[in-house]
Amino acid sequence: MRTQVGIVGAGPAGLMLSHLLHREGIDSVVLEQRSREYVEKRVRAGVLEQGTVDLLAATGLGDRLRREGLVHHGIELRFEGKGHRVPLSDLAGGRAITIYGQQEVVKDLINARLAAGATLHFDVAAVSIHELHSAKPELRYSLAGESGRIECDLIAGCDGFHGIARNAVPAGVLRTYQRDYPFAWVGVLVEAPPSSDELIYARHERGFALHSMRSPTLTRLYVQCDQGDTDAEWPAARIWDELHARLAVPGWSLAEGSILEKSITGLKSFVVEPMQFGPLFLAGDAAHIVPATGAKGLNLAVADVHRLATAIVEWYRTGSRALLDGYSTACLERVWQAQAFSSYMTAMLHRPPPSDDRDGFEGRLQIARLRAVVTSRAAAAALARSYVG
Ligand code: RFL
Ligand code: PHB
Repeated sequence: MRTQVGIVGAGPAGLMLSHLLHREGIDSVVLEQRSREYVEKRVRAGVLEQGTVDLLAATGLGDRLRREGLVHHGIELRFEGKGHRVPLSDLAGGRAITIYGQQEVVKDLINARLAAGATLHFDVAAVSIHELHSAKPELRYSLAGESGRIECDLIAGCDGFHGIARNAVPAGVLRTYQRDYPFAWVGVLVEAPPSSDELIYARHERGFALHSMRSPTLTRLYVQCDQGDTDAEWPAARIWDELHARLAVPGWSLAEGSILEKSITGLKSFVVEPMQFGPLFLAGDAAHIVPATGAKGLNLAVADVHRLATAIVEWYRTGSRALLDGYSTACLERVWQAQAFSSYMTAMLHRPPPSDDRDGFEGRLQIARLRAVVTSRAAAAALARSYVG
């Protein structure tokens, strides 16, 4: 089999790339190891930056997003028992964020690709990348017991942090930068109307908590837990106790409901440089991970493939490799900005392990930083501009 661009992974990055290329008449094949049902149900991100929303709308994916997406013009920061609104849109030139689940973006993309007759292979096993030193790189895989080969012009590794694409690059080429954080998040999707119209980020002596949502009837909540905590250590009663305590402000209460989904996610910062080797281009979580406190991961994935699609189109149209060669440098500029913002938000809101902050110095710094945001327009504007993207 032959295609122009072979894509590994049907997450937001791989599907969006395939969609953008198709609109420019470029053919691709997407190989995904999970089932369609699995990728459409995976609960993850929820915050879309204005630029992500604009791109989805400009490429024919705006209908359901406009109907069901919740446009937010502010967020709330809670600390020391008080809430403070950060008016994002006022501070960031009218830009807003939209709450729309990642799995809804994925469903819309899969529907659009299949309607256009795309080749998306789900449930594929043993995907491997070959011939990276030649002009005809190759994807090999197995599907329902049969092995397959696809000869490509270019390959896009959009297979997430645990994928195989990054490891197909010869040893010594890539440099990696990494930070692990000594805490994680327990996330729950709850059948209950959100208890506030906006997202609430809370810094509390017991740890971070986040109130988010997916729809007028679904609340999405997170609490900081220790790195390595297991599901069994976080029964529903404990999650609710912590959420009530950490989000508490006078005159406000959190609506409970049945927990539809629960998962624990570690927080990590990771970047590989460069995001390219020969005809292989890495995009999204395959190349970088940001801690979720900044709500940037999905948006970075979409920004990467937007750039990559533009570069591929130029290469086919004019034969010039200029944009392809500049892909990694251009993406990494944005990636490091997002890394800086996500690490700032994470440090400002999470309780360090007591052994890392014996005298409470970090805690005092957090309060000082939060006060700066809620008392200085310049500090709030910096946060708002980074948050909306
Ligand atoms: P994905 O979504 O991981 O997709 C990669 C796909 O590749 C497949 N795959 C393979 N396929 C074939 N062969 C192999 N060998 C393969 N190995 C893997 C996988 O099955 C998968 O389908 O990566 P992508 O496309 O780069 O998208 C990145 C985003 O998913 C991620 O950055 C965000 O979810 C991060 N994130 C958030 N980002 C935001 O912008 N805003 C948020 O509010 C936000 N909240 C979050 C988040 C991530 C979270 N978790 C669970 C990590 C909240 C959480 C809790
Ligand atoms: C979410 O709604 O899942 C969400 C919102 C904000 C974040 C992370 C996750 O920073």
